[in-house]
Amino acid sequence: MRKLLMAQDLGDLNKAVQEALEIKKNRYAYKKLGENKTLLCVFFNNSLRTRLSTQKAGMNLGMNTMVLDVNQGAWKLETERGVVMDGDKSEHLLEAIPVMASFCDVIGVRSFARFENKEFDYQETILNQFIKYSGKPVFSMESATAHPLQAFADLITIEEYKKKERPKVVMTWAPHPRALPQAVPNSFADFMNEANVDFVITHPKGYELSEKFVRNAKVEYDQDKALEGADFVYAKNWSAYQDPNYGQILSKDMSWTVSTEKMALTNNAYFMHCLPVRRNMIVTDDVIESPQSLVIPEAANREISAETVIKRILESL
Ligand code: AN0
Ligand code: CP
Repeated sequence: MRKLLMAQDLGDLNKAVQEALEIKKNRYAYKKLGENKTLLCVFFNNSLRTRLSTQKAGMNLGMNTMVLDVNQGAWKLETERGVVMDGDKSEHLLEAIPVMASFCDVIGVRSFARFENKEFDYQETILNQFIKYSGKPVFSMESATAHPLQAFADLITIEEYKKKERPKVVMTWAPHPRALPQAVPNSFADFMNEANVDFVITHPKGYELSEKFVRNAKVEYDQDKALEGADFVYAKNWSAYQDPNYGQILSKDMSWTVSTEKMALTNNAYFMHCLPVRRNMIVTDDVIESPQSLVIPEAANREISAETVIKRILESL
């Protein structure tokens, strides 16, 4: 495996989940695999879970792991080609990437959507430059359009907690004060579309996601209707994808907050969220603290999803 961006990069998803569950039983079983190999995690944006779980995954595999916060301590990077660099940016990404690559064997990149130019974001310009100019395997740690390590951890969690062969999984939009990327809901849809689940997406009108990720998923604009009989409720805010509102907030409708009343419509569903979460915007205190909340085991599975992916990359080196 040379790259992770979409579910299809993992091949047979069921196999990938089974492999992850095996790794979870003994996460140090492949300690020799990464010996004298170096993992570099490059962050253009903040992170708690991805930072810790990906480093931990690399260490479980016996790797040396290095983390670079591009915006803290490194030189300010220009990312557009052709720019006369007479501003505050001291270095170009086109030099920085091969230099970073010369010190490592595998690279993880976090580079959120910037919402300045939809094409720049949806072409995964930054991630693709890493792929093109590093010559090393590259995986997304949430890039402009996708967060596959999160969605893979979510799928592992659903597999662990499901009580029926084909559970109903509802991804619901919920309100948030800031404009957030579509990467998490995009990848969750991408993975659920390939999994053995009955998948429904619900959001207010105007929040339609990219066709590339939604594909044939059912979209239901009535949240109450969508939640009926759900076995898993996956909450997430995202900003508008469709033109002319790309990257904008269209609604802060608090009637979409996942509350005890909303959960009462479900089949005693588990509650999921990728974290970080704003309480009493996305989800009420009562729901996130309830026994049905999976947010902590879900976050813990980030170590396992990352380890499975990096293990596969190491096996292909
Ligand atoms: C980010 C997002 O919504 O994409 C990261 C989530 C993993 N969230 C925030 O910026 C709050
Ligand atoms: N879920 C997730 O990716 O969290 P961080 O942004 O803290 O890494």
